[in-house]
Amino acid sequence: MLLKAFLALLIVVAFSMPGSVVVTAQTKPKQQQSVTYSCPMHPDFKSKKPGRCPKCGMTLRPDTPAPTPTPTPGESKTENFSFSSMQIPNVKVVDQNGKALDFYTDLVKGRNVAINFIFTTCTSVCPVLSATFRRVQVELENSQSDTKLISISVDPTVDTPERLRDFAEKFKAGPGWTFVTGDKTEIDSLLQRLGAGVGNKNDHTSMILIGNDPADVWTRTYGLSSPTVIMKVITDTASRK
Ligand SMILES: [Cu+2]
Repeated sequence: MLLKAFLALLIVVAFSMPGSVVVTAQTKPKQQQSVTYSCPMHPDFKSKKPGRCPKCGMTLRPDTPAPTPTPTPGESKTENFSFSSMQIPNVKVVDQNGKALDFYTDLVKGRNVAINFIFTTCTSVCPVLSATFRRVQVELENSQSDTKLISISVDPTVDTPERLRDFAEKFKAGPGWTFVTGDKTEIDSLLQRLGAGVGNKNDHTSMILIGNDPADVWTRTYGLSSPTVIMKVITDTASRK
């Protein structure tokens, strides 16, 4: 009994000593679980609890401890984002015409590209992302830019090439805009490597990954920005040497 009391006292003393700072410091990260949740479509909306966005109904995503800064419209900052063509896997994919392609060598290598992430049955962000991409394509055509557009399905099991073709027609996609699907394992690894991997397709990113492969310059911009803003980022990236 006395021994127990003594031990208890010893512990109390030990913890109140300056040396116990180390212990406190180690346990601290666990106490900092003030995770906030935000909507992929409305990043301004923040919540302390998981749930759905009151504006669009999308599943809220937990903000990571070091949240990826949302690029400010009009800005094409690259310093916070390091990505290299080396990270792009040469996985087997299929386009909207059922043509088998090697993702890197057939779609990215030696080109300027803008990549977004969609799925054909999406009723929230994807129609907007796709309509915006079409408007960007028209501007690219008008400015005689050689930048190619790529839309990768985040739901490859459902999004067959036929479905992608219908979707492409719906958004009046012209030549130079490739829709990509394929084997789920391959597409999942592709999405992962492009920093667009998600467990739930409804949580997919609304970012556009923009790259100049010959110069190995990559940046990202918000896919719901205006076509003018997106065009500026594309043009800036394509002009890099
Ligand atoms: Cu979507």
